[in-house]
Amino acid sequence: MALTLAEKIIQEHLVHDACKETVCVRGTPIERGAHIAVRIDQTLTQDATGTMAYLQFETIGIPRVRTELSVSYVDHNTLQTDFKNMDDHRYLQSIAAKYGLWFSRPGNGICHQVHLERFGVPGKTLLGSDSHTPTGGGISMMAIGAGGLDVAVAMGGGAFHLAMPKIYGVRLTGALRKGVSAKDIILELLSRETVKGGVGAVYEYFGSGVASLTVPQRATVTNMGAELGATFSIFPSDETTRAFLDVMGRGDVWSEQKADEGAAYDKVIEIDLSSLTARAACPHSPDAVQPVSVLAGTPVTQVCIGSCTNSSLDDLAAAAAIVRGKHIAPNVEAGIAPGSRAVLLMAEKAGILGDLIRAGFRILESACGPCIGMGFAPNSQGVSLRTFNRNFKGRSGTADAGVYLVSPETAAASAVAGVITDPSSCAYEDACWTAQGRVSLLSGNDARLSLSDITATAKDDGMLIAPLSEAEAARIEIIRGPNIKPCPSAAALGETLSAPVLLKAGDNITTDDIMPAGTKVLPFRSNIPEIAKFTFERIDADFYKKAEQAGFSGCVVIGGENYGQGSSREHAALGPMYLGVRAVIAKSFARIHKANLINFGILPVAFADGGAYDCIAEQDVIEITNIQQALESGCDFVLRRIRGSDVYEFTGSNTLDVRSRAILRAGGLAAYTRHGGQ
Ligand code: MIC
Ligand code: SF4
Repeated sequence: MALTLAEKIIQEHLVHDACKETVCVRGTPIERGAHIAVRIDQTLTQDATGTMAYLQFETIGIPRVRTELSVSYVDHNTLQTDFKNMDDHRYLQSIAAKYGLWFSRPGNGICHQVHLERFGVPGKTLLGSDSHTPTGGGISMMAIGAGGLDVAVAMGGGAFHLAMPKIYGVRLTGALRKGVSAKDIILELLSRETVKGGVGAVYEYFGSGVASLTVPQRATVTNMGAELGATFSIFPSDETTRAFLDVMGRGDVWSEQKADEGAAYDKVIEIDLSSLTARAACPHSPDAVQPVSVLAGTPVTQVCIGSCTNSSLDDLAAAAAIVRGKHIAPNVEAGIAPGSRAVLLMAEKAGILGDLIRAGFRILESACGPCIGMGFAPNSQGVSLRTFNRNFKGRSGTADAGVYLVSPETAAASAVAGVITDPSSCAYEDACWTAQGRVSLLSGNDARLSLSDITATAKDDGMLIAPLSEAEAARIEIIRGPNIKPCPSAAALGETLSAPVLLKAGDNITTDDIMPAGTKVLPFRSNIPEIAKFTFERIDADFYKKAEQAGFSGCVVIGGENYGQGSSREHAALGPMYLGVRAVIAKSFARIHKANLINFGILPVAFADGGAYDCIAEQDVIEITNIQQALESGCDFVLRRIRGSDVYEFTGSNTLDVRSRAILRAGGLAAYTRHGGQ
């Protein structure tokens, strides 16, 4: 039977013994939603989630990672405002040396960009403790974001468990016009599908328009598939992919990857690239998309080009082509954060950096930086145009700023004009670049940067430290600073729960809302007792105090639709767990966060009837009377809302697969694994 590309890669990686309750017959489509387990070829972590992932990996007690390749990146927190940050870096470096991982040093770049350049292999599986791991789909990987504990298990050779996603096909036709960019493709999709449209689904791109997109452009699209809530997104591996890998000096890892002729998708979305115009996601959600022409004229105070979405050489070149010979407006501050050290070096060699510096751009480090609120926060009530992927309220570090997500072209044109500007309305000379108005990693036909220059730069792995031999690794001592505390564990759930509602939240609550990032909080990523104090700070500044008053001894959180969208940070489960949250009852959950709740022993219950949500208020008491029975049998949960003498009964849907139920019975994934669970 004809299969989609995603199905083919899934089938090649199925771990049949671990696919509980699901019978998978090779070559036959797997039932959507069925529980499956896949072998993981590669893993990646970044520093902000990595410390917890490795603290957990250490407790598994194996001498060396069992994947084909595992990389530990440092890119999120590189500020080093005191000892804590560099202590984390040294811990991560010593772990990599001890357990056979590659180590990407601070300054080498953002994990997703570097992985694409140096390690990605078409047709392989990649699990990363970062929600934008699906960037690897641009090079035809099945690349999935997950919590650190799931990644730790995969590094130990364990399978990754998931519900078989629906496969949505996105047929691309035509070609992008000048001034329109890959970012506009994914913004168009976000406006059609919304931030929850992709939950439980994969977006697979195909059609005649694919060939016109470079690998970095494809990676921009798959990167922001995370904002659709998708499990992953994927492009075929074709001659363009081969050329990209050749230029990166890794042509030998190329293989063709494509769907079978006549493969059936769960739905097909049509996008004619030539009909697209520049778009922007308006504050405060990636799906609040408007055509740039509608927003044109809005005064801008800040512009930033970078993040794992748009920080390739293509992106910087596109911006440079627009600003060359011009200067940013007096009311604007502008910065660029190149995606990797290789991009920075290539941009320097090609004269792109000079163009940007002369135009007034500040050069930020090759790291996540402003994307995760680490510096470059906008002014109060500022309007910041960013080429990033998330514009959740307050994430930039300025609570009342309005962040717009745009393409590098729109960012550059607006920086010069001082107001939001559609790049296609600007006259800019792109003749010295390629036909698409940019120096492409594929053609490299700008006179100042030859293909061999690009290859030589890309192959300079001076900031990557290769795994040690087993003998050398045995001599390594792990370096642990005083801020690095062991990962706490949850108590197992009882048969009943009776606990107050400490928070009632609305729809699309993000993990940034549950556990913020930024300069104040990130230094505590390896110290749960300290970071827990920031739990829900953005929604209810008193949450910690309330949990303390309740003796950290049990409480419930209520959520709306798509609870826990966004980042993969398991701190958004660990913080609540530490403060005594035993259950989250929501209309629906985002995939990664739901898995993290389960992994840390917090019960996710879905309202069977949305109406029940309206009948609950903070300080009500919620009783769940059949927890163990539901975890054993899979039956629904029986709940009661108690307000004085007023009792309201309602049903909670049991959306947990067999393995998740077993994990919750054990009190979390660590305990489940210790007891021999797979
Ligand atoms: C993000 O973009 O929110 C992050 C920071 O990269 C997170 C991971 C984290 O919180 O450390 C993600 O997307 O998973
Ligand atoms: Fe880093 Fe931002 Fe990408 Fe997250 S979204 S990995 S913080 S650049």
